[in-house]
Amino acid sequence: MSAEPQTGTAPPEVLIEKHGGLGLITLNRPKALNALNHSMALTILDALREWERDDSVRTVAITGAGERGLCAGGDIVAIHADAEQAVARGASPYESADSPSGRFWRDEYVLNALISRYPKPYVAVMDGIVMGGGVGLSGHASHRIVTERSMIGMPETGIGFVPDVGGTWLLARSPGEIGTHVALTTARMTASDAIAARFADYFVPSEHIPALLDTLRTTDPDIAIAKFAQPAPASALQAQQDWIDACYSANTVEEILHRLQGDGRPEAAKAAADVLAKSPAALKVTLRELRGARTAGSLEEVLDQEYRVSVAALTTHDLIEGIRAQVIDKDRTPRWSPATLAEVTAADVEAYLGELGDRELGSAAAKDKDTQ
Ligand code: QUE
Repeated sequence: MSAEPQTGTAPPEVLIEKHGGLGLITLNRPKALNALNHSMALTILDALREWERDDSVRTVAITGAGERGLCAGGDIVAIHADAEQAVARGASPYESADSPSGRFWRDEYVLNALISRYPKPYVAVMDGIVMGGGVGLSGHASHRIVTERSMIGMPETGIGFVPDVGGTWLLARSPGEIGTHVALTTARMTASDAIAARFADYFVPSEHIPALLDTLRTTDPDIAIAKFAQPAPASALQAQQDWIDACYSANTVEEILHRLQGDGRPEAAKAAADVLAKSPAALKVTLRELRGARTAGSLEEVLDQEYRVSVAALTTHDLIEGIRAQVIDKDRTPRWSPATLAEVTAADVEAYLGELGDRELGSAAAKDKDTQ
């Protein structure tokens, strides 16, 4: 099952350790901000499946090596290479589902679903930066810890992509329109914001994280967390919910922008400028996905839909251009195509949504069979 065997003396990219009753997963690519690749996802899947059956493991926790955070997202440079190949070849979404990125996402989303249904407590330490794929490893956990260093977000529309890893499920379940704001602007959430947005549960000052992990070796997680948790400070995001709900409840991205620009508050004007910098096509697909995720019956159903959109995005100009501008060249001036919201047609949006035949993710169908 392993995608790439570890070679030479390179340190393992994920550390898997048992300490007493705690199964500890440490993402260990600190120079890449612990960005998740395929072999890391497979290593975590294997450990979780083993610990499901191991009675000596009572609690699982996930944390990140280094000072900067849990996880910046996915292995975006590999995704860029696959998208370039797909566009050069004129590949269809169906063909792209069998690319390395398509196969990575398949296992990553299976992992996201397993985390959400894990039969043991799964404690996510969301210290520092937690974006994109990092939210998939933490946001579906039973116990989600944030610290004063937390910076949490779904940055995908800024690279011509669409929130994935169950992100649209979480965003659609944030109060009011807060999730729509976070997705369309890629706003970063503090610990308090993340708790208000229902992306996290407990505030623990970062200085207590090592002691918390030690305590989890021997102690029920609810009791261990209660020893170190403090009330979170007030959330600036929650304080803005009035205008956020009024503006983002519109049915189209154009109307949302119109309301943000007409609101008069500087925060709304800033949000409008943030939205205008994102991929127009990605914005329209994202809004559609968020509305659909609200009425979905399960995380698995949403993951199936996100998988269709993700592999379709691999065949687009905007994903290549967005990763180039934000992550590779870092000029931060992507040239989107279509360049404006008005130029994104209904057909452009539909092109992201097609079913994938025998390459569907199929996690909702598998879950229904499971529970019959
Ligand atoms: C949007 C993303 C990602 C991003 C920037 C975005 C993403 C990701 C990284 C990343 C990871 C490791 C690094 C790094 C950037 O950036 O998914 O510099 O070392 O992994 O705007 O989705």
